[in-house]
Amino acid sequence: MSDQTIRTILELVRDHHRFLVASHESPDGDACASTLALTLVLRDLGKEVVAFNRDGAVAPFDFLPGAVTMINTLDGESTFDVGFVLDAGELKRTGVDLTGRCNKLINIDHHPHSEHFGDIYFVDETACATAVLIFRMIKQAGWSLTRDIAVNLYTAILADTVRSAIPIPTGKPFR
Ligand SMILES: [Mn+2]
Repeated sequence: MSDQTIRTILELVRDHHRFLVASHESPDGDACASTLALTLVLRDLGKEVVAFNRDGAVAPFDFLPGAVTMINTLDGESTFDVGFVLDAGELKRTGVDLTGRCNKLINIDHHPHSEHFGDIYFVDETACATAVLIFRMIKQAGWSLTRDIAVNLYTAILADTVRSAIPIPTGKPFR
């Protein structure tokens, strides 16, 4: 099922240009670094990408590759072809109203009972971090995994497995 969901997401990426990548406010390592990983992936593909978090890339995650490009306010008129909301559990946890900003909204998450928002729902409760789902997309698409992307994915997985609010001992990060 998730292979097909990923295929649908990859088609949306292929066919569109302007993207938003967002996560929940007060971001933890998975929220922040997954946002940056996907942002860098899309930029490497030549896309125009806004990385957004209402609280920005806060310490200790401000060292992460791409962190300096993350913004914490959205221009009132900014709209996007596709918006990714990562690791959020609920849409309102982004801390902003995304209604009408994104033609397509994609929910990528691993929280149990993640809210059913968005046009595409890519949620796997067995994943130990949202970053694992980003990695699956990269792998299935055959996109290149640069050092900067890998640093973000690794940080995200470490953050959610070492100091996890969602203990899922059977999750296999790089399956
Ligand atoms: Mn997470």
